[in-house]
Amino acid sequence: MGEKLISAVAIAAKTHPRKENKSIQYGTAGFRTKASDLDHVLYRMGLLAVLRSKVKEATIGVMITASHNPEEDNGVKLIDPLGEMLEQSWEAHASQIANSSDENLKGTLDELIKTLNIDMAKDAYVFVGRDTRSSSPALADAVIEAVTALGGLVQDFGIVTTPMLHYFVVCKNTNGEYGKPTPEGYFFKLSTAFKKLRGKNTSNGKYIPDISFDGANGVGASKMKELQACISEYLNVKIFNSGEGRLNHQCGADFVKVQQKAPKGVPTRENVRSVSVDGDADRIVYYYIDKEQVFHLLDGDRIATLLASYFMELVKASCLKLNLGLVQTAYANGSSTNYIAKTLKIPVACVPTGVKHLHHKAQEFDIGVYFEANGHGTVCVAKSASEMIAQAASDEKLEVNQRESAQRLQTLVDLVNQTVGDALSDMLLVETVLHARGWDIADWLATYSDLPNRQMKVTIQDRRVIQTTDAERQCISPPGLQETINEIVKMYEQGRAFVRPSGTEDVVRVYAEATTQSNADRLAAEVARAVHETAGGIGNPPPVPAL
Ligand code: G16
Repeated sequence: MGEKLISAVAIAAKTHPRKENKSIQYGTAGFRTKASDLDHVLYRMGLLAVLRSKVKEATIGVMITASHNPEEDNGVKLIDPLGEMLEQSWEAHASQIANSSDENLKGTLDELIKTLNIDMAKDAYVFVGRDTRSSSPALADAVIEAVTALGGLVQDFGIVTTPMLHYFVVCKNTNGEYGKPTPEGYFFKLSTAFKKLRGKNTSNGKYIPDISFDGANGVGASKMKELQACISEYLNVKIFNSGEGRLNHQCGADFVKVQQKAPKGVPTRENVRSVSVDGDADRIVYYYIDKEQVFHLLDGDRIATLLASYFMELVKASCLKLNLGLVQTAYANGSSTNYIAKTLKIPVACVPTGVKHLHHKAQEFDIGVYFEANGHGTVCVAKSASEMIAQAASDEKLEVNQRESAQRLQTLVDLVNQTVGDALSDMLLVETVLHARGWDIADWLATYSDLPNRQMKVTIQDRRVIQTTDAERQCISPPGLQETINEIVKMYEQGRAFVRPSGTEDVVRVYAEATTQSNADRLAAEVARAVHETAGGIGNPPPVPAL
């Protein structure tokens, strides 16, 4: 085995050398930077995946994607055996291996193997998937070469969405209990549950089974086509931005959420539900244009409240004693948090950005709904809760209504990709709830009113100087910045703002909300300017709109 390690490290230096001394860190969702800087990182992540597989004695996933970032970026997300993001303690190992010089790589790996007491004689299995970026095939080859060099077995799924790869990993590691680890198995599971929940009626009340789908010119479009083939009699999905333009360019979930406007490439159809997914189809947002041509966004907060309230309704109707909770981040609109706590009366928690944080918090509930405002989220159902639901669904002693609600809940759980946020599964869940309630999209929007908000990016010399606490709501470095933000926020009615370094782009993100859009815009700009001034901004300070 020692020989395999020696030759794998020799290949690293010869074929996948670390060209420059640029340091790279495991961020919000893995490594992410210019694709041209990633070859050695991806090869080394192939090696790391083999080590992780040996430790966990399970299949590990490696997804090559930079998700919402521009086409020229790329990245890698590592998937743990139960579909979670890579365990946090291993993020440090990943960074250490990625940043090791070619000469020190063998020593770094030896040290890790020794410290973690890894039995190198164990088998290793790695699933690999990639998005549609032109840089992705070569990076996937680098991963495959590394896994093979260390004696691991690879299954290459080619172009898939990130949540599909998470699903395959879980199916494999639970011996098919969660479904079949194939694209067909994935589409079969989602479409079967969806059709069962919808029954024969495709329309209901104000609900019309018609939707426009923005695929962000990425993998979401082609996978939606495959899903559409299974459900076409139940839902009419018109697909746009399916690869004819640049990935994520003026389209996709991130563009729509941040710019608060409809994407290019999707014809306006008044009052028709539209969705945008991101570059690897793990996020989704809804929106529509009303008769007055006004754009309305229904983001992750809206999806969370819709799903949580429906799960709650079914839990109550089936008389099950299950605790349900909702997890958000600081980006959640203040109105959504109020609505969840005061109207829905559901416990709500706030954690730092990154699905890895939300997922773990959601697992503390029997049914944990988690969503970032950017549309990234899912529902986690504890094993014990699933068993209780299954038991109630087949309990002849229960009243018919109770039993039928439990049956519906059971099928709804089947429609969820519990492993991670999944744009396709989330879309079918939303469609199911709207259909069940006979709602059009305006009914959904009417549940509460969002506070106007604005997001901005500030480029500074080193974004690591910004440090935060309290689920990123308070800034503790550089000194004085939080006090300045507090002073600015005080000037705005219901004002709220925070800043944090992005973990996927080289920028500092600014979020602000207030009672009017012009106030939210101005608050964001004032805070962005404070960041620029105190934290080493590059270029001109952001302009602050006049009062
Ligand atoms: C990733 C993470 C998300 C996070 C987003 C932005 O999404 O999975 O949890 O919200 O990055 O993170 P940041 O603000 O740190 O740049 P994706 O869809 O790009 O993989």
